[in-house]
Amino acid sequence: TDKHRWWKEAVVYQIYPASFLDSNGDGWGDVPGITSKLDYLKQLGVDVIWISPIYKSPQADMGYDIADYEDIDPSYGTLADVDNLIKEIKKRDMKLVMDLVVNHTSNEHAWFLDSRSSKTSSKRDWYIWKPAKYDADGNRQPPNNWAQILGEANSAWTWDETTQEYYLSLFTPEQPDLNWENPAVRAAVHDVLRFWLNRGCSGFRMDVINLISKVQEYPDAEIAVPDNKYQPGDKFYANGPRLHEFLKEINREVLSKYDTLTVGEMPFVRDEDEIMRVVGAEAGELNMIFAFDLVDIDNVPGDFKYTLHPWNARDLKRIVNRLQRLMLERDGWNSLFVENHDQPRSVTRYTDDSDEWRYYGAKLLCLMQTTLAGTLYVYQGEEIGMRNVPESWGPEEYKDIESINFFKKYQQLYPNNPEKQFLARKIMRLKARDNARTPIQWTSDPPHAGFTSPTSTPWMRVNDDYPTVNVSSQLSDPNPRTSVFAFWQRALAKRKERKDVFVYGDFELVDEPHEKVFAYKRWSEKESVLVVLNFSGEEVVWKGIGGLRVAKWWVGNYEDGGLEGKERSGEIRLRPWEGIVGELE
Ligand code: TEU
Repeated sequence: TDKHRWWKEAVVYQIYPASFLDSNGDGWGDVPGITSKLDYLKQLGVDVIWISPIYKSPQADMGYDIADYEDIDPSYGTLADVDNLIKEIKKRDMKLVMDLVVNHTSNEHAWFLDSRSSKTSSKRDWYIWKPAKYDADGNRQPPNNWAQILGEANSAWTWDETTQEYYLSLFTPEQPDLNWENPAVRAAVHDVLRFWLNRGCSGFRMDVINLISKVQEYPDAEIAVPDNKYQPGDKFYANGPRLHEFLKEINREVLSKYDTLTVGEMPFVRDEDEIMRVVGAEAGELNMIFAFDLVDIDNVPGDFKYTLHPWNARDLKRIVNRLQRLMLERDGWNSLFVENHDQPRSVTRYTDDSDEWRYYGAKLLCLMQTTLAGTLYVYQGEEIGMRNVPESWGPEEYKDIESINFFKKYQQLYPNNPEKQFLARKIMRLKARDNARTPIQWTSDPPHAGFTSPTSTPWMRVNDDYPTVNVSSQLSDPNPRTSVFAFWQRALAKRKERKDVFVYGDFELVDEPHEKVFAYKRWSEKESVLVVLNFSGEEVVWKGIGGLRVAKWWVGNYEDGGLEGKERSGEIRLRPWEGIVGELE
């Protein structure tokens, strides 16, 4: 128990504020809307609330482009609203985690306006400026061939007319990268952390924090995607040379003086030693990271994200196993998540979101997440099994800059090609970040499901399935087959009650080679548990239980239970998407 920490046991709920709840009828969610739903979150079993960025922002990338770190965007409310939110959160014995986006700012941040004003500005080297290159024909070219992350058809460098130089903007031109080599930048970031900690927030989710140190030579990336002009440059900016120094400095200067939860978003990196250098118990860097393995499962490796790649339960097992073992054997800490505002909905992606199966799929994913080691993150709407947008939606319903850039690229690359246009739409419907960003469906009331007033226009269209998928019908649903919310509620309670085994316990795969069944053992000094999850839409007669003896089956995602005798004769008959958890003798 010397390893027990509140941030390991906490259930974190992520709020995407624009889409959570609109309290003032402008079609955009806001801080008072969040405050009004704290009791709902408490009822679910949430301990910590992480809110995606609500700072002042022109919203080029939905607030991940910050124009003032110490003020709230008027569309979300005021600083006073946030103070009130913090007060109400604390009253309910919960905590708030802010989203810290400090790899880049908005191009409208005062720092950048100053930096771009002239080559001799005192803030010039707060950002990354480079002169142009010229090709053999004398045409101006960016300093290297890196692709923009949210629009890979474009360069990661943006030309500035006034001062005739390029600046680095890895995500979009509206998000210039800060120059972390400059100690003044780092000191300014430390001040931002102190500002929010002193206001009562209890930690940070740190946006793409592993991109803050770039290889200073800014070399060209090798050609990985031949038909694209620009190339993925992550090798030169993900976990760069000074990352650990910068993270340790944040810890020494700020975090060590507070009791915080810190989770660093860490795309691109798979190397186990690199992960441990950040999250190892003695590392003095961050509590945990968001690793991308599971949410990249259907991307073509080495290619851009908007690709389709087949996968099966064995890939899922390999990924989960690797992270579970790594954390437990090497004394690090892990975060558990299958959704966030950048990912499609998990029922659609990992299971079957048809009317017939979606309940089982949502509950299966709940069983998996609530029985693994790590800090658990639930994304808004996941607790009621929200799904991807309908297939019938045209490209105009997609609001995300990444989706817009992707669709544009396909139109330019393949004009008048209906097949390719169809493929583009299919990829968007499966992969677009918009899938997670539709407004929360609070009720079955037309036309906007209680997200905003009926006479307002929501900033993004509400998913057509709101008459059947919504919070209010879930809250009053007595049917164990269809009540995803109640299932989550019980599972979270059970996880806390038995935290020794579920949060802190050891982990081992059972029947590793099986192609459909994901089974594992969790154990503590006091008890051991068997989890068996059928990650397929078919019935499976599972014989992998071997010599294990189940004393009592606790829970399953089928309404009839049907658990008694499940293991009799060393064979377990699992129905499609069935998951069961039992106590071992
Ligand atoms: O995302 C970083 C990131 O690398 C990916 O998750 C990204 O959203 C996409 O999948 C790349 O194809 C973070 C934020 O979560 C995201 O919303 C922001 O757009 C991005 O950083 C820039 O701040």
